[in-house]
Amino acid sequence: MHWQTSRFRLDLSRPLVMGIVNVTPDSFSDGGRHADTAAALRHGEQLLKDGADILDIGGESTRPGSPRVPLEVELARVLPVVRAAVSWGVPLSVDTYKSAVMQQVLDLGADIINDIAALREPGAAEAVAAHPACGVCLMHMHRDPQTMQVQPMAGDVLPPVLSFLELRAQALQALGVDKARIVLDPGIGFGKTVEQNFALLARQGELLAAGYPLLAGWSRKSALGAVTGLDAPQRTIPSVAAAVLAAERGAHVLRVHDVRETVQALKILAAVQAAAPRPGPP
Ligand code: 7PM
Repeated sequence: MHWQTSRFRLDLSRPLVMGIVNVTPDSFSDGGRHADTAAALRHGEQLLKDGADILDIGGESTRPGSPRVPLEVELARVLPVVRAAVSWGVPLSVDTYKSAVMQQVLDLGADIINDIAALREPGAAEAVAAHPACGVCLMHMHRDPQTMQVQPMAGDVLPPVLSFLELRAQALQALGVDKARIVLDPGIGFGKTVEQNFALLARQGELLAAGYPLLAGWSRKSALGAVTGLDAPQRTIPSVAAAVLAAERGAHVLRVHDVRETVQALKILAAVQAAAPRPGPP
């Protein structure tokens, strides 16, 4: 299996690690300050040294209940980082739901659009479809970042998540986007209860049966805090455990903060898989 992106056709025969690069402003700045750009670029370089396969650049926090970031602010944060990082020759993803951001980062040469809203904002699907080859990650989110945890999903989480993602993927293909460009993501933590999040991992095979590559974003999520009692900065080990379990259950891309630790742990999974007897000719 492969993931077609703007400049790279990514081999998904082993799980890829997508390192998170948040372009967040220092204290009172609105972002776009040279220092914020430089800090994000330094962080991205470190993640590549740590073994990241893809960098995911984001300029808006989607923390439950967080205010929306105006378009100009998000552009000021993200564009300078993308402009510099495209020259590194590594797959670059941009975490945004705004069509104007998508358009501009694709013009700069970004490889992947990672959208927590699955291209539901006006013009977003068209912006992706207008590009000849960019990759796209479609994520399931219940309601929106402001309201998703106020009233989480009810009942069996699998059918609504699966049908939503399949519908979004079909809508995109109807606009002319090749299936090979599309990756799906159940959206861990986005409007689900703790139990529903873990059901999405336990039953990940049912998501994979849709026939698309899967991205799993467990890194530092609150479901891990609910089980361990740890605050977000202390959730590295639970995050690595969840990433390895997701990979073992067939996830193709792992979106993580702690790249070095995740890459180390995935080497053990690879060793186990290499040692497993393969079904062969009788
Ligand atoms: C605050 C709370 C800040 C939560 C950021 C977040 C995902 C994503 C995010 C995911 C994909 C985070 C989230 N999560 N994109 N963007 N999948 N595809 O924990 O799970 O990074 S933002």
